[in-house]
Amino acid sequence: MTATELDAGQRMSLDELRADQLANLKSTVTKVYEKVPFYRKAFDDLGVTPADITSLDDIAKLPFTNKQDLRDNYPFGMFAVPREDVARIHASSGTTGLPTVVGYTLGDIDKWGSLIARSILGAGGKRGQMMHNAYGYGLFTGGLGVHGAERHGFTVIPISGGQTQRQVQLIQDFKPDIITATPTYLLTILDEFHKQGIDPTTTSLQTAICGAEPWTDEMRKEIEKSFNINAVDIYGLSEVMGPGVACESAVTKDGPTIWEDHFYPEIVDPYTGEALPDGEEGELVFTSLTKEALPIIRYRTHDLASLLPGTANPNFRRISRITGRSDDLIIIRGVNVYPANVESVLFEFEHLSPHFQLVLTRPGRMDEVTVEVESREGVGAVELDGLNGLVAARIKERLGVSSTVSVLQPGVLPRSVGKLKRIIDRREGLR
Ligand code: DLL
Repeated sequence: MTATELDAGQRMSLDELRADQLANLKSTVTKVYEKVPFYRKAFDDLGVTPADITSLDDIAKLPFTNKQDLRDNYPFGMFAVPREDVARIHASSGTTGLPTVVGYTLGDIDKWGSLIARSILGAGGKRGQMMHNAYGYGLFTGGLGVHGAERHGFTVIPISGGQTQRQVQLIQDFKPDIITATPTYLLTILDEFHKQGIDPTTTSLQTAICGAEPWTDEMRKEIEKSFNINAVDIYGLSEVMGPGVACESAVTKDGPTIWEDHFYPEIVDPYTGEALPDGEEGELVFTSLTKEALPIIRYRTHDLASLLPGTANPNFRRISRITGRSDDLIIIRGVNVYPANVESVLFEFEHLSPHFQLVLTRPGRMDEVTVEVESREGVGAVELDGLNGLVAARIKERLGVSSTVSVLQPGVLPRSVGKLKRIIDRREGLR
């Protein structure tokens, strides 16, 4: 990326950035204290007022916000502007309970589009290019969020997720430069290329911008090699904005850069809520600095990562790759395991595909985990002989957990059209 492509926010010096963050933090805090009864009460309960925020470190005095707080104020109780000023609503589907509702003013949508453009440019995209957007459209923030690129010189194809045969056809016919999709859905599209007998390395695609679910560097390499493209990691969450809270640079590929001029990050101990220093792993927490409709204070993401120093954008810190969500953690006889840890081990076996799921059962008193993984296309019985045991032994060696491994034929596991569910919980009474 050339220097001329950096926007005003990216060109600030570190001193300017810190001053800008503090000014925006103060105005955000004042706004929520005045406009959002939930925050007024939460601040009062802690005995803190907006006047107590005189430095960025004072953020630690502020209350946290949890998903449950949004649910308790369902649907619009967290909005800081009159309902008529809200131009768009999104919501998380929420597997249990009420969905989490978020809202945007036109100004918010505008800023969101700018951050998507900043993300795409950093990811190696260029204005004028065509983007095949396979994130789901609808209440999910992925599709319509990334769509904001259309106002910044990109041609957006709003294909959404699903209809995978058509995805392949349109990639062939329209010849887009960029594809945006969850990494697991991109693998589903990859399968479809093979099914149709088309070599995926021959497409017009140059850049994949993947996120919305955890994925590993091994998965990145698989995607890059299979399509002969660059793949970068985009991070975001609805409560804080949606896609584009952070995005990786194609030059450094070393974890998503947080757009710190809009979102102030912290890492806290997931159990005590104590702030942790940069570099230590814990739970990511974000405070929005410029949101109008739904400003959010110290939102507990449940995403586990660490904050790293800036590289491609020296003043903005990066997130290490997200190892998992605290609620995706499975504990097998006291050992903590995330699906991404298993993914890394499976990639060590050339005959195994990236398609896997973890099935939890409780046959007696103890939880057991079965790793169901598909072999790659064209792998024969000879290569598969004894593989179950070998993989289980490697998982035990690397992760310290005993598992049953079941290597399956290609194509039998469910495929993703968006975020893939990696953990299938069949424990009686615990579902
Ligand atoms: O998934 C927003 C998004 C859409 C991000 C498209 C990137 C691309 P939610 O549905 O609210 O929003 O889910 C947010 O998804 O807390 C993480 O657990 C997970 N997540 C998002 N991006 C990444 C990523 C969108 N790059 C939740 N790596 C977050 C790992 C991610 N997990």
